[in-house]
Amino acid sequence: MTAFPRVERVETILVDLPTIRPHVLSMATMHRQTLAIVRIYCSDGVVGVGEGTTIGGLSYGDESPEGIKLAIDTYFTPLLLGQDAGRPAQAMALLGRHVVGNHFAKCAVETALLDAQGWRVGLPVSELLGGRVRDRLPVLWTLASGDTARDIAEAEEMLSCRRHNAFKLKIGKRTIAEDVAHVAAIKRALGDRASIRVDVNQAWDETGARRGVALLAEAGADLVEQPIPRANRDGMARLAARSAIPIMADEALRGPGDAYDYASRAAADVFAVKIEQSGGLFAAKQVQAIADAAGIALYGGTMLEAGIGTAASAHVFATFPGIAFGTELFGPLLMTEEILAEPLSYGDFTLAVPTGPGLGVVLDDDKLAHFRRDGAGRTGVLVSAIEGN
Ligand code: MUC
Ligand code: MG
Repeated sequence: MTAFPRVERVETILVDLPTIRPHVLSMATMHRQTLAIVRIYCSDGVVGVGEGTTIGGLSYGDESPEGIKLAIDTYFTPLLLGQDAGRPAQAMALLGRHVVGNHFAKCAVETALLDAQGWRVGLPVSELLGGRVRDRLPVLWTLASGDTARDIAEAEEMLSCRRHNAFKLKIGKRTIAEDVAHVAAIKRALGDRASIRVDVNQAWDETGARRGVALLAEAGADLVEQPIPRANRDGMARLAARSAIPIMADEALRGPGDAYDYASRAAADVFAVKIEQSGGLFAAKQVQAIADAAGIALYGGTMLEAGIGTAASAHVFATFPGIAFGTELFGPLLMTEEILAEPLSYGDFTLAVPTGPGLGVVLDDDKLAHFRRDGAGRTGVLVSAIEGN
């Protein structure tokens, strides 16, 4: 007789979803998003769900959706089978001993294990992580159509339906002068009705960033995210020391080790915490703890995950004592298709953190069957997640 619930089967599915419009970043233009959905079937009949999602194939980080699936199928699953599903931390420690890196894949598996555990004990994931301190999270929207007038119209629409009143502008693809003019035009149009932040996604060098950040501050931007490459840690520190507006680290933070190093060097004023980049939900909590200890402000980041990854992130961010810069958990709204049976609830510029057991969300099996890459009628159509610059 089994004394504890065991991991019986691990399933990974690639799902391709179109975006509502092209999403233009400095390193890629997205036309669709690919999710690696993980389901962990346990011997007590409980099934947990997780999501591994990145941006633009391999152009953002060093894991692709296809790579996440391969890592889980080939290397994680043999380790997980037969393990005690009631001890997610123990299963993750086992993976940690045998698998280097692969943060996104680890996050997807940890999410599924915690979802299953939540269903098993009847508690939301946020409660398994220590308990939430808030039920709703502020959510911004990214303006990244590639066209200033279209971005302004989009922002006006979001303001008028009270969905978002903070906007992140993706820059770094054009010249600094063009980017600053774009930001200034949007800030002029929206005025005090909205907070404007920018994300350069590492596209500038340090001298350019020194000039760009000063001009952005004059244009009315409230924050600059990852202006220079993640490896230039001292450069980030110099920019943070000189800048009139906060400098935020994003790509820099691949887990608690980077967070500790960035904090030690005073290399950022704000940390964008992402569960996948951090290496999982517990690792994201460690990044938060390091930021809190160092007096660094927090922001809840996204890899533009769909409903599963977004719900998992929301559970984590709901436990943060403070989250001064809000979140960007709008991923599901960027896709034309909802993969949850019941969509996440957005309103009044916030996202409601689900209250049910586990992640508090359920997959729509019909949608999954239709949009899975290996689904009926979709074979041979290997869609490209990105188009080059
Ligand atoms: C990033 O770099 O922050 C988050 C929002 C968005 O539009 O892109 C992402 C990635
Ligand atoms: Mg970013």
